[in-house]
Amino acid sequence: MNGEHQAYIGLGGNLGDAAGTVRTARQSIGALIGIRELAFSSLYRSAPMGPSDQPDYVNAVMKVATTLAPLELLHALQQIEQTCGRVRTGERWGPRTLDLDLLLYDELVLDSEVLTIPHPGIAEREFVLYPLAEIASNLKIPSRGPLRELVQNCPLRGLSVIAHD
Ligand code: ROI
Repeated sequence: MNGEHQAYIGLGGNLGDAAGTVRTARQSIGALIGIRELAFSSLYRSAPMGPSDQPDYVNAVMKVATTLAPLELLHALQQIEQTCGRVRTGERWGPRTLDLDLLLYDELVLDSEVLTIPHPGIAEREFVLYPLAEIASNLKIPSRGPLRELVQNCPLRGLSVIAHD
């Protein structure tokens, strides 16, 4: 794949200074060769999806222009997860310092062993849909439909804006 592409990245974490970690991750992503930030949502506080005996999450969504192919972008994000001190308990859907999810890549629909695009949870996750709608209100999600309709069908579950970065 060549030329420039548009991708959306979901950022989240709930251990330590999660807002600080998300902000550091934003800087690290923007500093990668072949990636340029186009937009960044507010920071949101969200109730944990999965086991409820864990702290609330901080979530945000970032729009980037990139010359990286999807797998190159995925690997770059995984490296940032590591350098931002990702700690996880191993528990399924347990707490984590930093999660970077490749949500969308152009209009691509991909289902491989290592990468599924659009991100499988995208249509049910208020902490993805609402930040995404903030920076891309007219988006159509490949194989899911208009973002606007997904948002309308997705309860807020207490999602709230904590900072306008
Ligand atoms: N819950 C919320 N609210 N935000 C997340 O980013 C998040 N990430 C996860 C799971 C454990 C599914 N729950 C989450 O990976």
